[in-house]
Amino acid sequence: DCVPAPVASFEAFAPVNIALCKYWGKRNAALNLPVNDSLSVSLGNKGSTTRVAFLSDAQADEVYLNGSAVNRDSGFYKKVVAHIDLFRGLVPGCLRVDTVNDVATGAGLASSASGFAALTKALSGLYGLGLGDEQLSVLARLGSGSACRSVYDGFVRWHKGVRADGMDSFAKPLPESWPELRVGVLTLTGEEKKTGSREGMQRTVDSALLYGSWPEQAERDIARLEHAIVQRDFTLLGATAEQNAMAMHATMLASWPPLLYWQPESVVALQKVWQLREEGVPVYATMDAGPNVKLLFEANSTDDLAQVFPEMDIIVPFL
Ligand code: 2P0
Repeated sequence: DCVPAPVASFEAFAPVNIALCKYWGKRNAALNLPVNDSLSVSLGNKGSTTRVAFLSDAQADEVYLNGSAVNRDSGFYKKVVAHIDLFRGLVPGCLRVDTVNDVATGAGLASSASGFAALTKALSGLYGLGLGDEQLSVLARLGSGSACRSVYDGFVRWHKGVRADGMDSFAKPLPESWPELRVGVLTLTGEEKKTGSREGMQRTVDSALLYGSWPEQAERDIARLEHAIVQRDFTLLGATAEQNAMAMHATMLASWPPLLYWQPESVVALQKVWQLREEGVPVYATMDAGPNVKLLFEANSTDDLAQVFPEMDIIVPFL
């Protein structure tokens, strides 16, 4: 009599997030438990919308991405099915999963974070679980670490936790908002990366002596970011985020074999950012496990930046 009453289908949305203090390195790979806390901002209405529905008479789950069926041999399909399996014991049977990402694939914004957060919310709804945000965040984390932050809007901190079972490793939202904050996405190359972030962070942990300094860097930067957010200090926010990203990439470069996600176009963009700062434009850069550069600025710098980066996609995190 404790079996929840399932509904026929359920749809949920979750935003993409961009880390201002990065998640890089795991203490437990199977459970996606991180070495360090991270802090992100969710990107408003940019993200994933996922609908899940029970299938009758099906032998396998059906997964659709942006309207196209996903191949059952693909890693993506297997990760989605493994995530459904976390819930399936409640009500046996196969599902159809439809995900639509409204961020262009290859834009350098991780769709796995919004995708697994939206899938987790949708599954909780489908199985009638009514899970709280922290439980949703734990479950989303099992799909992809950074997905635990995409459960929320706004500024979000993922607390690494200390428990071996990971039940205290989840994200919580910060109460502050920042309506003037903007994220500019520079899509420099749509090239498929050779090393995924899962493999890349493992290589860094296993081989980079420099990684030894990373937990301390992250701890310092999170404290600075939280202070910057409370004080609305954009210079401190931007400078901390940029230095954190550069430090993360330094640990990658210190790995063996070396790991460099940057392309020549990335360096050109970073140098333009540094030149603009010298000219007095308050703009900072961050980069993730790919070649694209994301800019952090405030609304009143939009015109200056649009002149230098006409191809920039401007995102408003706080709608
Ligand atoms: C981040 N990244 O904090 C960092 C910065 C990439 C660079 O979170 O293995 O796809 O699924 O836990 O979450 C990308 O890592 O890795 C990521 P898994 P995930 O945004």
